[in-house]
Amino acid sequence: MSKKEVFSVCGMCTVRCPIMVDVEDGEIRFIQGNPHSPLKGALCARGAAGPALEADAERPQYPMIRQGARGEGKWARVSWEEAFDYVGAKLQELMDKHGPRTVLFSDRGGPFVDLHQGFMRALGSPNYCNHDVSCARNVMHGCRSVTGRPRTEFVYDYANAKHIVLQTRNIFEAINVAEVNGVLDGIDKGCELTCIDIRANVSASKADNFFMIRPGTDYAFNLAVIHELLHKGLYDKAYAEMWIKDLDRLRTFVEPYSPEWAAKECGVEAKAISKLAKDLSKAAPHVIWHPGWMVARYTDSFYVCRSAYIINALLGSIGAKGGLPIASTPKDVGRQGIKKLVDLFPKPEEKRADGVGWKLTAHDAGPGLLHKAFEAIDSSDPYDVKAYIAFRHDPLMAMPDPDAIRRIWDKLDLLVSVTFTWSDTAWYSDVVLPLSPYLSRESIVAQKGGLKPQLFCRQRAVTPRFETKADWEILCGLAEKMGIENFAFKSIEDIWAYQLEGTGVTPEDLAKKGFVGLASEPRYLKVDELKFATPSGKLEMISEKWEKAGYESLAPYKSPARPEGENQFRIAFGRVGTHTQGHTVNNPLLNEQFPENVLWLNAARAKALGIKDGDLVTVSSGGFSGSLKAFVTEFIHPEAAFMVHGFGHTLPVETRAFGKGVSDNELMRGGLALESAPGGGLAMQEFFVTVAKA
Ligand SMILES: Nc1nc2c(c(=O)[nH]1)N[C@H]1C(S)=C(S)[C@@H](COP(=O)(O)OP(=O)(O)OC[C@H]3O[C@@H](n4cnc5c(=O)[nH]c(N)nc54)[C@H](O)[C@@H]3O)O[C@H]1N2
Ligand SMILES: Nc1nc2c(c(=O)[nH]1)N[C@H]1C(S)=C(S)[C@@H](COP(=O)(O)OP(=O)(O)OC[C@H]3O[C@@H](n4cnc5c(=O)[nH]c(N)nc54)[C@H](O)[C@@H]3O)O[C@H]1N2
Ligand code: SF4
Ligand SMILES: [Mo]
Repeated sequence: MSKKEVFSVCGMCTVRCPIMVDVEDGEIRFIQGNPHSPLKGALCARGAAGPALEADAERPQYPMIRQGARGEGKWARVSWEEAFDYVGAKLQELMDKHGPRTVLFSDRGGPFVDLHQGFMRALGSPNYCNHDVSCARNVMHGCRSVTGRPRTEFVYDYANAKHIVLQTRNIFEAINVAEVNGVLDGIDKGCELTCIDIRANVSASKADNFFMIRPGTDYAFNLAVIHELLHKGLYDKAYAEMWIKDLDRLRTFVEPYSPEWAAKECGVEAKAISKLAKDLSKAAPHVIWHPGWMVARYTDSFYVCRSAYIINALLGSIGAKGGLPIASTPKDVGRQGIKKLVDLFPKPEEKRADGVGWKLTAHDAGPGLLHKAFEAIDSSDPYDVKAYIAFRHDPLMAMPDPDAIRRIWDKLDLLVSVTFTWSDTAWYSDVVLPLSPYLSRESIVAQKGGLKPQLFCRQRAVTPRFETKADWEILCGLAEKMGIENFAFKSIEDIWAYQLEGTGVTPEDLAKKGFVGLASEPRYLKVDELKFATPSGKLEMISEKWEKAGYESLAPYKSPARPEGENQFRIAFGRVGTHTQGHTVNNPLLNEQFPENVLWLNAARAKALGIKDGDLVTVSSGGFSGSLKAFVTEFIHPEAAFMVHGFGHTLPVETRAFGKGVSDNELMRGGLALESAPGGGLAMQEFFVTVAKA
């Protein structure tokens, strides 16, 4: 009998917690959080369901090439050799005809994307995108517009915080295990928790203060808090003097936005807003006003996020211990970071298809804006985009209006999906390249900044059950077929050797505990040591970069529309602890825990429609209609109808998920064109649905 412990990284969601896998005779016996991890090793229910994914035969098992029409589900099973030949030749043909820029690639972001970006550089295309227009782009750009830095260069120091505000952030259900533990540690030490949401979620049930606000009015709430901080002198004056630019303009701008005004707009008490501002100033700078994570919701979401960073700035918490300290890089702690795969190739000079970097000068060109790249496929403006690789990404479920996306994709000459489960996108593709799930694939080395920066990597715990391959095997295999020698790595060890050169860390070091910490103590900067990357070097209340790009820094508040009539509601969505987006709904264990989504409706409004808890209801918008059960509760704002995202699967190959619940994305016709323009995030909660008893 052979037994081993493999230190690796969970992949059931984007958080990627450190794990330890007990393997016996080549089989997974047990998974737990990595006990060596300073993040306090632990696993959520989804992470624990990893072996069920590995065992599940209802996933793509071998490479497939489409036979019938797109989406018809007729596939030819091919060998990897044939799949690489097919995709490689097709890519080459299209690149010869239209130039390398004709290839678009999108993924789900995260710590391992250097491999994907390297592959795109190897092809010579500038069109790498990630999923973030449907997730955190507004937070990212909100952060950049105030601090000049990406949001990921700030740590949420929950364990040392004295007051945490969760706004559009359901930390106990939309899980990041280390964050959950951090908040619990903070609470143990007396930290106050405030929750601002449209419904009482699990986080609200643990909060000291809960504001159930009218959907889409968060910006009004935040403006009133800023008003209080400035007009009552509750802000950190010394910090402001040192770091905040254009405070006077902010003060004048928020003058009309009093708590009394916001109270009416948001449906909360003015006194409670004032008290919150006072409490925060007492706890400052050990305060985290969470700027949100999934904020692709409203046309003003960029300003909601931006105002959250402004509140943090006024409280002096940006850069502070127990607030949002600046993450250290390996270099900051005197170590050398890993070498990047993208640096194997020159940056393409070609402009991006999505317009970022030339038409849109404020937005980050790194991951671009995927919905704008889709527009380019549709219009051939600025040029033809004819090939698209969706890599570990399911835009048909992750973006609004799947029918519109299909129509756009029909203009592609090649659509490839790389995935470990079936997805609507894979089903509509020309070629499906099956990825090994994370327990049976290894990754490139990743570098994580933080209070203590570290290197980590995924190890292969078990051999793949079917004919699936690791990310690097797929992309390097394709590169080899296309004659791109520089990217045709033959083994993961070769990649690791390249990445780790000069770091003083070996693959053996990484395998020992799954990660290598690069600092022994957390590194906090003193207030006068902070550095911001704005043009002025300060926290900019008026953002030079965004103003130059044609956007207001301080946009006047516009009241969101109210639903009209007795049966209309604003659609709202979010996560549940037991599922990740759309791709775990067919997982045998998780499906058992939470088989279908339900529609949260406010009790008084449901009563008016004759709907009782548990009744089947239809929910309709823009010609789409679906039915699911009603969950009738006092604890949701009357204007909202909420559902957990990721349901309503229609693929016959996913028997457990098939036909259960409703997909929120279907209720967003025309949604590809609705965004929070200065942030680039989609505005997926700007839709009204009608609800009726089925
Ligand atoms: N209407 C609406 N739209 C949304 C959301 C919403 O709440 N409502 N949520 C948005 C959010 S926050 C996000 S981040 C996006 C997510 O959008 P996606 O990233 O597209 O969603 P997933 O279902 O997590 O994963 C996509 C695919 O990646 C494959 N995959 C391959 N390898 C891995 C791996 O190692 N790990 C994981 N997890 N998957 C892998 C899975 O098989 C799956 O088919 O969707 C967004 N879209
Ligand atoms: N279990 C689980 N955990 C996950 C994921 C997962 O799929 N499953 N995905 C990961 C990913 S990719 C992401 S982005 C994060 C997302 O993390 P979060 O953004 O925290 O998660 P959500 O559930 O989308 O939304 C948070 C809350 O916003 C509320 N909300 C909706 N509209 C409004 C509004 O107008 N105002 C206010 N104030 N609140 C509103 C919802 O009711 C919900 O409770 O979770 C991560 N963790
Ligand atoms: S939060 Fe859960 S599913 Fe996501 S990586 Fe961590 S353990 Fe895995
Ligand atoms: Mo996300």
